[in-house]
Amino acid sequence: MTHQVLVLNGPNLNLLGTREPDVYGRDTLTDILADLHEHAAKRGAELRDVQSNHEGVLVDALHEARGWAGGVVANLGAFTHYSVALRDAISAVELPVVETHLSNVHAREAFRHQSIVAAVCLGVVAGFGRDSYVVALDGLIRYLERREP
Ligand code: CA2
Repeated sequence: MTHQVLVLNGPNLNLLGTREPDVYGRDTLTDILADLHEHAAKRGAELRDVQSNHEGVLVDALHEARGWAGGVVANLGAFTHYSVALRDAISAVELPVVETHLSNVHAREAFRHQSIVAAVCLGVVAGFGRDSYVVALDGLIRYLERREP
């Protein structure tokens, strides 16, 4: 069975590869997503990806995913730490969502240690750079496969 997965990326992640390479690496989001699409195909999954700097666009993408996706890999960027709207959207759509971060948020500033969405997510992956997306996707696929009748 082909698993349909939404890959959500939040604010400023469109700037990856241009600044702060020591924290976020040198790859652009386009590079990371191209590899992730390739990896997904090998695992029998299909991805649709959405990047937005706007909270409401991310909320809408989650709502729409109800109609077609089995799960979501989500790097919500800074919204992770304070967006009640995104937390409510994750709860409302009842899809398994994996909170994903390039950096180890727990080794950074105190305000990044708090996630408002983690409690309504299936799991959390952080600190593996671009590989965080691969680990998150594999974990999600394994979960979806176990859940199949
Ligand atoms: O580690 C992650 O993936 C984060 O979700 C990235 C967010 C940050 O607010 C979270 O605490 C952790 C920030 C993404 C900003 O991306 C930039 C990319 C290039 C240059 C500057 C920022």
